[in-house]
Amino acid sequence: MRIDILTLFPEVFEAYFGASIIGRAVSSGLVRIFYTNFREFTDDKHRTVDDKPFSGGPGMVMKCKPVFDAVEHVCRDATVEVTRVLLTPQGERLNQRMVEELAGTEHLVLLCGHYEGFDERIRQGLGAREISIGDYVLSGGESAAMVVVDAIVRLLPGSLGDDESAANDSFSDGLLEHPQYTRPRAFRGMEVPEVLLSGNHAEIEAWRRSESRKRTMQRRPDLLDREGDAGASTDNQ
Ligand code: 6GU
Repeated sequence: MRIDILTLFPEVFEAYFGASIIGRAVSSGLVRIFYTNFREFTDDKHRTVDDKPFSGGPGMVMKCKPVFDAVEHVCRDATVEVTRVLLTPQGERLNQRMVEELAGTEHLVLLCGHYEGFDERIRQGLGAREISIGDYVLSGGESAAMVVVDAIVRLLPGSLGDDESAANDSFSDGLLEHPQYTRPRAFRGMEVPEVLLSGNHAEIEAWRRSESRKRTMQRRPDLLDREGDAGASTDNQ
């Protein structure tokens, strides 16, 4: 898979994408990540990427030209379909089902916005999917791009090691994950549930499913309500 990140701050991705699961996926060639700075596609002395909104108002708006040119630049040799994603708080809210869809694409272009947002003609002309990572406002799309890339890369076949699995993740079956324990058996008076020490795999599995449902009911009843939607499913209850 190829991912292009279009940003004014390419340097912020280095540490996060160099470590752990994403770092390993990059070194092993499972995913190639390229960074392009919108500023490379300006031609004035000050390398201007933003401007005042027409008819006034606060803040600055990302200009069309550097954005269109940057997208065309990273798409120029594409031989596969390119999926364009605009990261914006006005987008469709990200969920695991969307992550699975994006993980199935071959070439993803992520555009990180800054300032008050993108000139509307960028939305109109680019044919990009607009994605938000939640109902709050970030100062830029970079941290959202990290979230999107992280969630995608861990789903790529071969990305997780043998002892890691995406199949049991929270949300993969529409439910939150069950509680987990590791040694010691007792810590500050808190004990590991007896069933997990029993070695009875059927009972352990039943306990996990039941805890998973209980936790989802308590914390995220909305996931249970939205059967068939947003990756939530109650099939296995
Ligand atoms: Cl994708 N961008 C910004 N700036 N804020 C956000 C967001 C994205 N998603 C949630 N808040």
